Amino acid sequence: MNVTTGTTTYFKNVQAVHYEGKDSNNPFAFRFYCPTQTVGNKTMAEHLRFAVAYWHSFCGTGADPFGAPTRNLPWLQAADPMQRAYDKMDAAFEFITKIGIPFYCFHDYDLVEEAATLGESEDRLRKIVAYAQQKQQESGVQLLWGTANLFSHPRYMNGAATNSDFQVVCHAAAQVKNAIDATVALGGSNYVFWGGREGYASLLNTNMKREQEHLARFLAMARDYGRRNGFTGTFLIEPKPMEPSKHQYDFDAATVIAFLRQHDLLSDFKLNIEVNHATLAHHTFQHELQVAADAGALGSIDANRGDYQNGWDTDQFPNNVYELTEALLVILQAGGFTTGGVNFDAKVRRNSVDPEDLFFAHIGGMDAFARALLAAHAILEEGTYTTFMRERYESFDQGAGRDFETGKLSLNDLRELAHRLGEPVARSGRQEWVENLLARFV
Ligand code: XLS
Ligand code: NI
Ligand code: NI
Repeated sequence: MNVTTGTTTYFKNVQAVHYEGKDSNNPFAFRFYCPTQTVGNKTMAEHLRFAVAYWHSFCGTGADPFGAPTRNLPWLQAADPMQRAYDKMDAAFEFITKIGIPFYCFHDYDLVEEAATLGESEDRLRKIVAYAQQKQQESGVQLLWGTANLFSHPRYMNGAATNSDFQVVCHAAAQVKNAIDATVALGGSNYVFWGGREGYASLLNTNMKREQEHLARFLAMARDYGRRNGFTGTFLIEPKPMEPSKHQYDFDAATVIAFLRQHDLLSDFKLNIEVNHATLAHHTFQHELQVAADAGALGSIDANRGDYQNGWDTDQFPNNVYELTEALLVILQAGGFTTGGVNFDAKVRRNSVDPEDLFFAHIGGMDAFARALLAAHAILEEGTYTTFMRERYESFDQGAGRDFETGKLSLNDLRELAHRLGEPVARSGRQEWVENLLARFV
């Protein structure tokens, strides 16, 4: 089958997107995101390391459980699946280059559709990865992370690495091996595991302990394979409490960190924290980031937002600068990203059917992050906030408080101090004051 590549322009009405400053009314310009602007010791581009998600932006058709596709994607029209994959990649790199995002992320079968046999799927993957190598080289766009889709195919209905059938586990392993190979070939900085079907619906048919041990074994095998075959980046686990499984094993950051620690995987694995997954777990995004950061395991983020009324993963583009500022405060204080970045795991709404809508969505998200970065950096520079935080805990900085922290006191010593010092004076937590302080910078 002959294929043609690089001949079609898919986003004809949009040229390269540039920074024009906050007074610009050009909807195809950045008003805050200026990639070369220095914020502290890094440029905005280096701080944020934006990535486009292949699945939402180039595979998502707008189909939902109640209706047919609404986005009529011109790159998915060819009859031959390989031709469709090449067209999709041309469209992806045209978009990524025009918007000026430095990274992208994919699942194996986002790049090319899965074939009827594993052998044929591997053959398709090899071809499209070779083309991706060429496109990356021409454009300078890099791979933030690769992953394997272990949730869409019906064989994974009972899980992938945690399936009750060993044959399915083998199939999942084949996919992960191939996806790690692709990630290495494309110089990916991270490799992600999101356990969409790694969980269960009923305990009546589930041996949870055995399934979780299988997951740990599987992750260790993937780690060993990757390390032996040239993967020097970070392995990431992306927590999510539910959807599609009723109970997902990677419920939230604390659960995943305990699991990694129990199975001695914390030195190779970090976390990829997604905003809408945090809120599904009844946490804030900031909370999940802080839990990961405190364990030295903050790797990367999937940027999006949920809906305040709907209780599912709506994956909308981020736009709340105040909330993002709180998140950036955690990220900056943790030292920022190293191999990770900000992946827009977000989709345009079902009725956003024009090619331009993809630009508006990403421009809005990038500008929101840029504003939050500027605000968070300014707050930390100005110093009132950090002084406030330090003073709140200053009773532990010397004397008996210090002795308590360093393990020099017993429970009885504390009782004696309680007698000697008397009733403590109430000290305000100053939440509203500190919220107002933040608002000054947003
Ligand atoms: C789904 C997840 C998924 C991962 C990659 O909710 O966010 O998109 O990021 O498998
Ligand atoms: Ni995600
Ligand atoms: Ni998600």
